[in-house]
This record gives sequence, C-alpha cells and structure tokens, in this order.
Amino acid sequence: MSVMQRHFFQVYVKSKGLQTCHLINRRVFHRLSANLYSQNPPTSKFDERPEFPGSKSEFISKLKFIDPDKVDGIPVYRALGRDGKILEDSEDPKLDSETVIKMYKDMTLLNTMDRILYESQRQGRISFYMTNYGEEGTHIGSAAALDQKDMVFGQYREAGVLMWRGFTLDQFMDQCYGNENDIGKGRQMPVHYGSKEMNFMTISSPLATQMPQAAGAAYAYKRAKNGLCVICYFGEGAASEGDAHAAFNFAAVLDCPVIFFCRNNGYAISTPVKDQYRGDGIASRGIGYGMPTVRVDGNDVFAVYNAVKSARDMCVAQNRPVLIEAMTYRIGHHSTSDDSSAYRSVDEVSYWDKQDNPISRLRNYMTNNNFWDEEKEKAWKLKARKLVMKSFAEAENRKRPNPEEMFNDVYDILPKHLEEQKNEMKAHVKQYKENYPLEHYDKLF
Ligand SMILES: Cc1ncc(C[n+]2csc(CCOP(=O)(O)OP(=O)(O)O)c2C)c(N)n1
Ligand SMILES: [Mg+2]
Repeated sequence: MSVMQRHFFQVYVKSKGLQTCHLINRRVFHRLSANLYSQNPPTSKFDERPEFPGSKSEFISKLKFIDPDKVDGIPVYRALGRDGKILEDSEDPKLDSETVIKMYKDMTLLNTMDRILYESQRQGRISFYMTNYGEEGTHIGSAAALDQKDMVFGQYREAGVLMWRGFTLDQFMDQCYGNENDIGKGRQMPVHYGSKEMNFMTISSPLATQMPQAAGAAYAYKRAKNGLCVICYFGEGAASEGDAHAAFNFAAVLDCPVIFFCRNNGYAISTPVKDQYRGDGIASRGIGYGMPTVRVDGNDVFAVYNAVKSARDMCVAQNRPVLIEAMTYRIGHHSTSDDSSAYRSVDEVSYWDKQDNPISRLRNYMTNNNFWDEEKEKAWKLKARKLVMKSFAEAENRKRPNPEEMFNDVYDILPKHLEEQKNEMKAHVKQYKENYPLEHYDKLF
C-alpha cells in the first residue's frame, strides 16, 4: 500500500465507522508478524532493515521457523447468535423489516425450489440437479450487500444470489428443463444459469474457470472507473485449482476491485476439508496474497451481509481485492450424481440441519422482533410451494428448443463444416423421425 492509499484507508475506515478488527489487512498482518519476532529483537549489529525487493519485515539473528500449528487460527466473525439475538449492538446491520422478510422469503423459496427440482431429477424428469441446502445465508447475505450492477461470477451453488436479484422461478425452471424459454436455449446442463440482465456470468462446469475471469473483469472495471465491483464465488475445493491462485495473485498485484467469496462448506464432493488442505482454511491464503481478509459464520446472514458490505466499500474506494471465507455446511448431497451417506454420518448432517441452520437462525431473529409468527410461516410455506409447483408444471409442458439451435450463437456466420453437419442432422432425423420425440420440440421441419 502506498502512503497515500494507507492514509486514505485510515480516513475512510474512520469515516465509515468500520470495524478494522474484523478485517485483517496487510498492515495488521505485518504488525502481527513483527510481534512474532519480538522475542528476538535485532542486535545493533543487525539494526537495519532488509532491503530485498520482495521482503517487508526485519532481520532476526536466531533461526526460527514459523510453525502454523502454533499460530492462532483466524477467528470467525458472527453478528447474530443461534437464538436470533444480535451479539453486539454495533454489528446490527439495522435492516428494515421489509428487507429482512425478503431475505427470509428468498432463503425459504430457494429451499422449496430445491426440493421440487431434486425430486424431479429422481423421477427422471430432468437430467441433473444440485441443491443449496445449508448455504442459503451465504447467498442471500452477500447478494443483499451488493449493488445490482456489480458483476457476479458464480461456481454453481449460488442460485440464491440470482433469486435475490430477481431471476424468476420460471427462469430457473426453464433452464433446468432446457426448454424453448431457457435463456441458454437448452444447450447447458441444469443449474448452469446465466443472465446478462442480472449481471450474472453463465456458470462453467470446470472448477475455478470463473476465478481468473473475475479478476480480469474487475481489472476492466477499475480501468472504466465505473464505481462497481465484481464478486467471485468459489468452493474450498475449487480453491485448490491452479486457476484460483492465478486469480488471487493477479487481482492482488493489479489492485482489482473483486470480492473473492469462498463458500467453505466442508466438502468437495466426497473429499472433506481435512484431505483438501493442511493450512488454516482459505482465509490464510488471502493474507499470503496481500488481500484484506475476513472469515465469517456463513450461517449468519447478517455477518455475511456486514462483511460483504464492508468489502464492497473497500474494493470500490481503494481498488483492491478482498477475500471472504464464509464457513458453512453442505447439507444436501453434492449433486444428484452423489450419495453422501457413503462418506459422512447422518448425525453429522443432522447437526447442521437442526442445530446450526441459517434459516432457523434468521427466523428466530424475526420472531424475536415481531416480524414473523407461526401463522405467517404457515401461509408463506403454502404460497411458496404453490408458486414453485406452478412454474414447474409450466416449464415441463413447454416445448424444447429447435434442435438447429445447437449450431447457433458460436460463430457470427455459420462455417461451412457446421452447415454440413446441420443439414446431415436434419436429413437423418427426417429419415428416422419415428425414433425421435419430435412432438416435444420446436418445429424442426
Ligand atoms: C477442473 C475440474 N475438476 C473436477 C471437477 C469435478 N468436480 C465438480 S464439483 C467438484 C467439487 C468442488 O467442491 P467445492 O469447490 O468445495 O464446491 P462445493 O461443491 O462444495 O460447493 C469436483 C471435484 C470439475 N468440475 N472440474
Ligand atoms: Mg465445498
């Protein structure tokens, strides 16, 4: 950080009343590492600072390794207790009841949509699905703290972010059914949503694809001076990809306004975190790359909201990346291609479902504040199910896109070899039409 940047940051933090203690920035880390060596103060002989271009600390004259097992772990920031009570008045985001109710309705609607679409895959009606159970707080808390124009790069388990932005149940269902109303024209697997209108980049299956893309987009935003930031969601498993490290380093060195938001949900399919990494989670890497970093309780929607709001302010005011590690738990199976009972116990899952659930925590808060009661809960559950079932039935009954669409939208003018393939496909289907369910498709001939 330059002297100017540092000064600006201090004034900015003061003016916003931000809690610097929750955000570990480079400056604080340097102080911490200096303390580590305070038992070995440099003698006068070594009373000089290292001038190596890549180091920022001091000389020591006794050999000492930093033992990661002896350094305190990075703390987890919470705003709301499990009983739904604000822990510190200063951390109350003071959201109005309308916003809190929208948060709750989106979290529960996402749950209902997940249940129906998961079941629909089990019945063979769609090809694939991934649920978001247990991680609703990370989606809604972060989405609510952003500007709608901030660009989102997701992994695949962030449907709640789109829901908050206004992607409709019909749009979710149309994509999962790959029907003629699907924005992607049926050319992607279910849950690979994308929406230009919602500033949500289309999901890519290969892990970490979105991470260098997000760093690049943030660099473009910095150059455009548009006052916006980018948020990049990724799992703790994806963080092991080389692309994750390239993204962190480019963003940090080039001072790009991007929030790297890690959903640490304990598993990467069947790989538990203890087999994924040896260090202190993903947050410790943020410090290593020189990014302000915070670890939050991802099942506390207000903690996530506060962290993303402060991170966004920092990104935009200082043009620099911030890393947030949201600790949560994947309650559902990884996807419909997984059976998690093979690698984890029912008791473990039940603990997170019943004892530490983001939805019940927010509901406790709402009940404590008289925003919500049993009657409202019952009525909303019924309405949510009806809304989901209506969109589901409509999406299922819609025709599938014209098969010709698979040749469109890559090239401006269709190249000759693809033109030939298209004609071959049409001739083949025409010849064997009794073997194809053409009545379910938009007219091919
Ligand atoms: C490059 C690549 N390698 C492997 C996979 C297969 N794969 C899909 S999801 C996944 C686990 C990712 O775990 P995590 O990043 O923690 O996200 P989560 O599913 O827990 O939300 C793996 C290994 C893939 N899609 N891409
Ligand atoms: Mg994971």
